[in-house]
Amino acid sequence: MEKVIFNGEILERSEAVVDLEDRGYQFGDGVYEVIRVYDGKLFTGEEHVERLFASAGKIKLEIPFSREEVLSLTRELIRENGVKLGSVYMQVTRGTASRSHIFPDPSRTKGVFTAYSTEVPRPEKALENGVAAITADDIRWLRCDIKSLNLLPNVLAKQEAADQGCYEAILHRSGTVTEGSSSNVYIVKDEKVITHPATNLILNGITRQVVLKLCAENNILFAEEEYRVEELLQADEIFITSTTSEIMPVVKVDGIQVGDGKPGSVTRRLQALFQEEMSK
Ligand code: PSZ
Repeated sequence: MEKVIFNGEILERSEAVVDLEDRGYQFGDGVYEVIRVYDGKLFTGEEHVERLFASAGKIKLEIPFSREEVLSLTRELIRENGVKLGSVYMQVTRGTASRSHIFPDPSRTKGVFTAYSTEVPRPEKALENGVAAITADDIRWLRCDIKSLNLLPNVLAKQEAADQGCYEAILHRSGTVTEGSSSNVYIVKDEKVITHPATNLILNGITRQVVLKLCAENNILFAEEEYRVEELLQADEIFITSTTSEIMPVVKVDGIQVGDGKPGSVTRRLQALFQEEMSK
């Protein structure tokens, strides 16, 4: 039977009930995380939980558990569900209260923390061959650094990509590439990795932070700088990163081949370094 976390407890999934007036359901008033599980262990679990608390802080949402409680409950969840290769989805909403935009009284309404685990294979074929992407207008709000439940623009962009047979939508604000609908985006030009700086306009991906650390430790040139769609289309290599997609080569954008149309050498090197990192 599948277990889930509902507030401080591990329950059967069928026993966990969320109220119709949960603010996450009504307003998207909450934050979330997805954490990878490799070999039955959380990968960068502390970093994800830290970001969950940071996102919550930015929307003035108090999580009714400590970081340590969240981590230990999550470890218990994957142990009980026997997850070896998968992920954990967790979210916290501002709780249940009669519908009003204004925050509920925190002395009467507590945040609702839920989590579940799933088996998720590594996208091996795509990692080997690369994927296609489209470009799309970034129509999101100005606090993309918050991992908020409000994902409508991301959902619409991803669907547009899927409708065109593509894996991801690469977003830009007036021609400046920000990130993907659910990933960070990098170009490689003359052996140098370039990605948008971690401002309010992107989510500072945990995978992004691992990639930049791997660059620094292995003498791979990198810069956190803005770049334009024209530079994206002229890049030697493009890759995207996320918890599930890892380091994913992009070999086609808007129908145009990237470089020689195969995953590039810098991307390959980073993939190999990442694989070492995840098996540590
Ligand atoms: O399962 C999936 O498809 C996942 S799991 C995490 C993501 C997708 N994406 C996270 C994400 C994001 O939603 C946006 C807008 N930007 C960047 C990222 C990458 O963040 P990390 O590396 O922390 O997963």
